[in-house]
Amino acid sequence: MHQQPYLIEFPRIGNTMIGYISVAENETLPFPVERIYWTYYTPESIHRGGHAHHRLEQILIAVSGKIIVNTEMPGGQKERFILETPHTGIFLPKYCWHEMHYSHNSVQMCIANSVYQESDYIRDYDEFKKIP
Ligand code: T46
Repeated sequence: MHQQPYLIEFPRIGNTMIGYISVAENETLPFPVERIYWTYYTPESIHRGGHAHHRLEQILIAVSGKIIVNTEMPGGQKERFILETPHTGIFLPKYCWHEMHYSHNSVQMCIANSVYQESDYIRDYDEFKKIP
């Protein structure tokens, strides 16, 4: 049985007068953090992702702008998530096929449970569809 993707709400400390702080700590995340990376200046005509991972689990956050995340799990369950507040993230489990579309002003922060390893990627959709 595969874990499913889901939205995570981070604490929002502050108010409209002084602004907000959101925070993520290992104690409250679904995995210990090994890597953080971020993507930005992605043209609206581009879809990124289009892959799944054997072992990598991640949380994606739109710290600015809007990101549409389309997911598919082995077995065919498809979902669409919209990230448009800096205190909301999406947890992507392993074997979750994901494709992202970004607004022009979006900055995507990714919190990951592992360092970058190209061998962990499943970039061939036909190969993904063979996963039981
Ligand atoms: C993912 C989504 C959400 C590195 O060298 N180190 C890194 O840590 C990363 C993330 C990427 N790269 C290199 C590998 C490629 O040559 O950067 C290039 C672009 O990577 P990719 O085509 O995988 O980019 P995205 O935006 O489609 O995917 C990225 C992550 O790679 C991926 O794990 O789940 O963001």
